[in-house]
Amino acid sequence: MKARRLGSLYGPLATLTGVSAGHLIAALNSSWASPIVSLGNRIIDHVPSEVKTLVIKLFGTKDKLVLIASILVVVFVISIFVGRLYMTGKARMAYAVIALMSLAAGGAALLDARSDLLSLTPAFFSGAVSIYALRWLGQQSESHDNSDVVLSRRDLLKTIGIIGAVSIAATGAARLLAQKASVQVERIKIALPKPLKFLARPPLDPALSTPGLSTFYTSNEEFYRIDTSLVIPNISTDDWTLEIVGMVENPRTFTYAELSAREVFELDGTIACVSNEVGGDLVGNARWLGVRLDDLIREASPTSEADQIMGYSQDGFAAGFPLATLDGRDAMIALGMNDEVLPLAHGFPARIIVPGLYGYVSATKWLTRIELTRFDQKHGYWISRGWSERAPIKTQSRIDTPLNGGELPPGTLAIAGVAWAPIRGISKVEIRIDNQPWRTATLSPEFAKTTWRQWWIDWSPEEGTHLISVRATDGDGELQPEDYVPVEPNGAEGWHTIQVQVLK
Ligand SMILES: Nc1nc2c(c(=O)[nH]1)N[C@H]1C(S)=C(S)[C@@H](COP(=O)(O)O)O[C@H]1N2
Ligand SMILES: [Mo]
Repeated sequence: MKARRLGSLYGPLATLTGVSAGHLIAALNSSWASPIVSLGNRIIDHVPSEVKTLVIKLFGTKDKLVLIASILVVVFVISIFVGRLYMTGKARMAYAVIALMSLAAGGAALLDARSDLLSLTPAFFSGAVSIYALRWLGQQSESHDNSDVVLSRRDLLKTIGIIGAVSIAATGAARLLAQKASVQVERIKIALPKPLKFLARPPLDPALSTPGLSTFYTSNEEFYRIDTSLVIPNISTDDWTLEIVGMVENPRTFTYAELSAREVFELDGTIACVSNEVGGDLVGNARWLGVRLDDLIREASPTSEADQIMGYSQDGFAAGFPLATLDGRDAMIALGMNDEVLPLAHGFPARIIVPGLYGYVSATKWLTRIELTRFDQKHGYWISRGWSERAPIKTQSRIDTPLNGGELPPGTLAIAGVAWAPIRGISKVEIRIDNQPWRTATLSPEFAKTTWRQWWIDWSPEEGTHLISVRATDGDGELQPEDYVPVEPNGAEGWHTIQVQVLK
């Protein structure tokens, strides 16, 4: 094979080895991140919000996978170039490019809120292993006709190096797996505290008799997931505390045991992402179990200057909302979701849930600190990225069935979906087919103004193409606006409209 060809193979192989080594060594210390993850995190932090919106629109909750894949593709392309340089006698330049990549990853790691100089280790290690692997591969293709059995000093060093790297990597891999497994096991063993009184259960779910309609409760597995974390934080309750600090007279710290020993209550609540498009699925309804947030804040006694409650997560994310939002509504620090201990992906051990506010200004997952502060002093994660500081959930309604673009058999069928406007509630949902007058849909009973309501209507269509629109009226009698408004800066508006084809 030509040297250049070989180089295109060796380069990616060498970087792959280096990247994996960095990934594994990152597991040795919980505040280190894999070089690719560090890069990804900085990209997420700095990506313009139009791009974020576009990526979510295109890839939905697969956005992180797409990001990681894109970084890997870029690294792959660069390493082809590196391999070619190396194999065509420009070894120094090849090393320099690898060093630059490590530097970029190291810089990204250093910019992490929780980092120190040692967090450069994974990037540095990645670079060193890549160079080592490249040299090794290069040597393999040199002519090997001298069957020299004596171990030279160089070979000895090489052997020590390989054994060293492999054992460090193996330890890293073992730790990574053990850490993840132990938090999973720990979570399964936790018994949720019991509320003084359990909320009533809604009777038969209309979704049972209407295929395609969302169930009243969204299961934890199906619940949408949106966050800036490339790797779900694995937090053991042993190392976890919740601090309530800032403009308060009595700063407090709670362990997991102390928090769960408090009185807990249940809340049926729909949460939504501000990036949810008209008709989108970044919304879900769950039965949450948690501790009253207003009690905790009252006990901490905010000073008169405080006007914002900021929740910080273990990974540096922050979301803030007005202190005045705590107007008696059932805001909580949630420990449970749908009768289970909070899943890792949804914020274990604890997160904030505030009925009526979009997630990005309120629903901090992996919560470790609550700070009482002022809007003119501190901003949550998304605020400097162009999103509104105050963001109540807008009234939205969605057609779940039939599907947009669907081809339907003749006969009677149900048009059905969900509508939500926490905490105002939903008072009416109407459907319009083509240019006919609006028809009022049947609504599922209202259990709480904090949840969505399912709705449905029977339809016996004629053959042909039909347009179906939905609109909701909230509990204050306010009709959902018709004109389309994009998700940025504070949530989409508009009537969800679909087109279907009814067959003969
Ligand atoms: N730590 C952390 N918490 C977070 C976020 C995040 O990026 N990091 N994203 C918020 C956003 S934008 C939303 S919409 C909700 C989504 O919660 P879910 O993933 O449990 O559905 O979490 C909020 N809490
Ligand atoms: Mo969100």
